[in-house]
Amino acid sequence: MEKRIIIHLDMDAFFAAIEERENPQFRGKPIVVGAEPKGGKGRGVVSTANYEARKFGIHSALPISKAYALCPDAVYLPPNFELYSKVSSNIMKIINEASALVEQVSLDEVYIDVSFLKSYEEAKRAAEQMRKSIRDQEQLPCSCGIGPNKMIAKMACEAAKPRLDGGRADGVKTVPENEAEAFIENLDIQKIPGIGIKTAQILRLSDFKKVVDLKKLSEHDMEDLFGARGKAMYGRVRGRDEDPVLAEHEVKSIGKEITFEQDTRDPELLIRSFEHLAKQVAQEVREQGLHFKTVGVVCRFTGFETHTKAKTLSQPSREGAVLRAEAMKLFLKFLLEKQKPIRLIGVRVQIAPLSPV
Ligand code: TTP
Ligand code: MG
Repeated sequence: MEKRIIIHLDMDAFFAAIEERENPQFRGKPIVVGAEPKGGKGRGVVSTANYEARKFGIHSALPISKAYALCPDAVYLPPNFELYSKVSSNIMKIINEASALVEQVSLDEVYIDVSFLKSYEEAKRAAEQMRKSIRDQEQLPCSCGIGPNKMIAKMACEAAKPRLDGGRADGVKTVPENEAEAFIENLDIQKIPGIGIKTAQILRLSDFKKVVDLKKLSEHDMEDLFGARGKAMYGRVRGRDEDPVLAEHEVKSIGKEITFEQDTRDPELLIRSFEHLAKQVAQEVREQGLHFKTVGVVCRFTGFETHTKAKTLSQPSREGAVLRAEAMKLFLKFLLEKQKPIRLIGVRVQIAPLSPV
């Protein structure tokens, strides 16, 4: 496998940070988002707590009654999922501009494959840039871990998180390949993906507590323990992980459309508008430093009858002339095939994965 560089980005105290942003009067106070505490009698659990509340020992999944016992004076708020998912999609838009290979794991957590940046220094710059954009545009903090694979990047991100003892957190932590094995040795075995709570309990009974303890096991032992996953687990406890960053199924695309004031067959107007659209799309592709692999055209005729045509290129391109020529061929086919007046035309390209920034 070629050398990879992966960034793991995770928002800090996500739900609570959004509430703090929306309610400045609570800033600096302990905030707990979750079930209603009902004076300590509430059922249900904590969704998350801000770092002020964490100092009292409050954390995600803690029964809300326990949270109340630990800190009755905290600000208790019910979750507003609609708002959180809107904020999440704003953040994902920012991140998707950094790389075309982004795997969203939850509302507030992603893996980003930035292997094309070639160096850890450049990856760090990209991570800082994303943190800045998220801070500027959404007024929210996040942390990033950078490593040679997803597992190390995630562990590095945890090390980059704000510290409860008030110590300065860097926000971005890089663990390069040659430091990965040593970096994880002292972590709890449950930090290894594939070791869940049950497996960890059993392993602890045999005195396997830290990752380094698992290195006593041979590859054969690992296969006995984990079956088909044994070989992968043998690598993981040594800092190696081949799990790929799986981009979302939804392919990223860039497109523009135009709706005419009146349905038309005026060739001059149609061609001029079409050229304009192709130019706009090409410009956006260029500005984002992307490559496209498929060019598509949409045509809506009188009566809302809508058709699309697309062409996949033999290799990705970033040339405006290629975009224009391919799109125009498709558009001319529409004009020849159907004689009806046209209501809307559009040009759309699909971005090739791993487009450099
Ligand atoms: P996390 O990223 O695990 O936690 P966090 O963002 O609150 O804090 P940090 O990453 O700085 O440690 O989860 C993201 C959000 O998901 C969290 O804000 C609330 C929600 N969540 C729950 O509702 N229940 C849970 O048990 C967990 C872990 C998270
Ligand atoms: Mg988080």
